[in-house]
Amino acid sequence: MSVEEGTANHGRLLGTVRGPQDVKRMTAEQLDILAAEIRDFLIAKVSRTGGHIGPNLGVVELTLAMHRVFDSPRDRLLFDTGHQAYVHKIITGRQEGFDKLRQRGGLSGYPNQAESEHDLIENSHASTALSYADGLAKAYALRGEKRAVVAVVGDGALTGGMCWEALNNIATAGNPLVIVVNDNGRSYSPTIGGLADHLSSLRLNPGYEKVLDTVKDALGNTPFVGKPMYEVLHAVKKGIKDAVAPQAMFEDLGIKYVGPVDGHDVAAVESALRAAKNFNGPVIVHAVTRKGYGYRPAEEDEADCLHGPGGAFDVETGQLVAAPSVKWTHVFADELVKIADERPDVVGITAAMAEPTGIATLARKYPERVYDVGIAEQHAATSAAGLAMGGLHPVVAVYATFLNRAFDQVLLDVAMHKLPVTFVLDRAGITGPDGPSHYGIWDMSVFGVVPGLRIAAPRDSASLREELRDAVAVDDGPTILRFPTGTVAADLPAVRRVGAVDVLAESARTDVLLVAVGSFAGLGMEVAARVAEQGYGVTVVDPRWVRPVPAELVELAAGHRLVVTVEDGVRVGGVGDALGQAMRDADVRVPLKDLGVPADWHPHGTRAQILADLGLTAQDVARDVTGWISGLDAQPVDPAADEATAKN
Ligand SMILES: Cc1ncc(C[n+]2csc(CCOP(=O)(O)OP(=O)(O)O)c2C)c(N)n1
Repeated sequence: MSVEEGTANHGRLLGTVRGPQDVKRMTAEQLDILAAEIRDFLIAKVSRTGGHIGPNLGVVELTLAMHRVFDSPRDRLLFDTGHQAYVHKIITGRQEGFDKLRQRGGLSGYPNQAESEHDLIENSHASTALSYADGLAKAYALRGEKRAVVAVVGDGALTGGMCWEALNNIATAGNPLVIVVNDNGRSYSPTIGGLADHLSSLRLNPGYEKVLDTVKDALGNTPFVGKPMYEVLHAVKKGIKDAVAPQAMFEDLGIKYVGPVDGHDVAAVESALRAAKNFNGPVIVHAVTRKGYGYRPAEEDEADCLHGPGGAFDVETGQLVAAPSVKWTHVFADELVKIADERPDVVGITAAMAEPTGIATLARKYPERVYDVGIAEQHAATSAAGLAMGGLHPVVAVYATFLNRAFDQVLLDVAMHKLPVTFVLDRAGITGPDGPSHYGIWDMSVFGVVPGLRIAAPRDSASLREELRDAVAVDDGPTILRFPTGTVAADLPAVRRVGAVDVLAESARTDVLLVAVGSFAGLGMEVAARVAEQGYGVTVVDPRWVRPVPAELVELAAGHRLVVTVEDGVRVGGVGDALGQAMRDADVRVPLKDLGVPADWHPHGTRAQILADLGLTAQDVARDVTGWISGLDAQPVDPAADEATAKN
């Protein structure tokens, strides 16, 4: 039941919710109305700001039930990945914040400790909640604190290896802990295949057939994973119907299993959670939900159930309001297909992000040459090593922030074996609204230490295509190609090439060598123009390949009075740092200033806002450069001679 939108009473109940206690007091009928109001609220707000609408619409009832059964913040509610915590935010007194969701100074798109005592895990990387839960439950057991620990984890996140490492430990420890599997079937799920046959009243629930039908409908539309997932579910159903004990994976581990329960039935979820709460050991509650539930454009969105529109969208259609533009991702996807047309050994790997990384374009043309490994970046890297050992050239497309996870795999499994694997890092640099854990600012530092690994940072569409081709042509070690989020920069042709380095601008005077990394090339040009107005000559170069440091870059540095690097990554161990080291090694004693992102946690906002905060705008950099070079002018050219003059 719901109160019709636009009527005087609509939103009335939601307006009374200031904290979890208000939800606890409600009747079943009120909860139905509240769920509808929350959905309307979410759609209205998120359609203006962008954000994770699909996942949140799917957990409305689940979250209400959790807050009714448990006492947050005393009991700990953990959200894996955290993108599905909007309803939790609404219930815990943060409704007002939704007007500025993911915007500067506004609500974070993930749980955030500074926002609320009800939030704990800020990490937006998947598959961690069960490990946090394991640790929390152990801590409370040791300290003698009676607090429940509840972790919500999606079937997608459950494909991440950490979850299975955690389950192994949770089972051994045996501490009370509730794992709510939010199974919306939107990605391949190994969970279901091993589900234990734990007898529960819910399993005999007559609504169960309906749950499975709902899921079947949803899964039928899911590319890649829909079929196998449904088949496994179906096998579970058969197992239950035949009263045959299925492979009792969870039970074998020692974790009780309750479900499947209709995740859109508050009473059913509540009753499963109460049973789990009273069990006094680790329990899995398997809730079947539908992503985007109650909002047709999300339910019917085949690509991703409106997983997370990046900006405002039209409520009627679910389509983004902003005019479409050519993104870095599109250029990569397009060129990759062209390369794959010519090179049958080129294959693609995605860690559950085929569409957002553009690998889906390759999959549409060559489905047998693309592997979706689930949210398993570590496995992706080592599996790519295997593919390369087997004679293929894998292109692993992930967001820059997520490859951090696979450092050891890239280092030892790929690089030490000198295997030709290309990692394409989308969303590199400061990304913006998703906040600190989503920034792709570590890759050049972290992977810069890997022997034999080459890193390219294209500046525009043409260089992206060229460097991707260069990367897949490398056959004796790994390559990384990294580019930022958003609309691809306009092509910026080089005036000449020195070795592998592109010279983008030069003047008669060689005062400053400005090394503009990747998409900062445009900023470099603007800086050069501004500094030229002050009478100084700036040579702007794009190194193209930033690791290893090109020898030509060091030679160019030697021919200038000041070197300035600008990069969209952390300064520690960044391109500037590496160039400085190479210059010292070569005895090039030209002063170097390295501009980049301080190694810190930078809050969410737009990319432009954050770059401005960091002084990474053309205006700021030009002012800095002018100050530094004029400072050099002010210094005595020969300190000894100057000293002598002073004495006379
Ligand atoms: C390590 C890591 N890789 C990739 C992602 C990107 N990502 C965010 S949500 C998501 C899908 C999660 O699916 P699921 O856990 O089932 O939650 P749902 O959105 O379906 O509710 C992915 C791949 C991530 N957050 N972390």
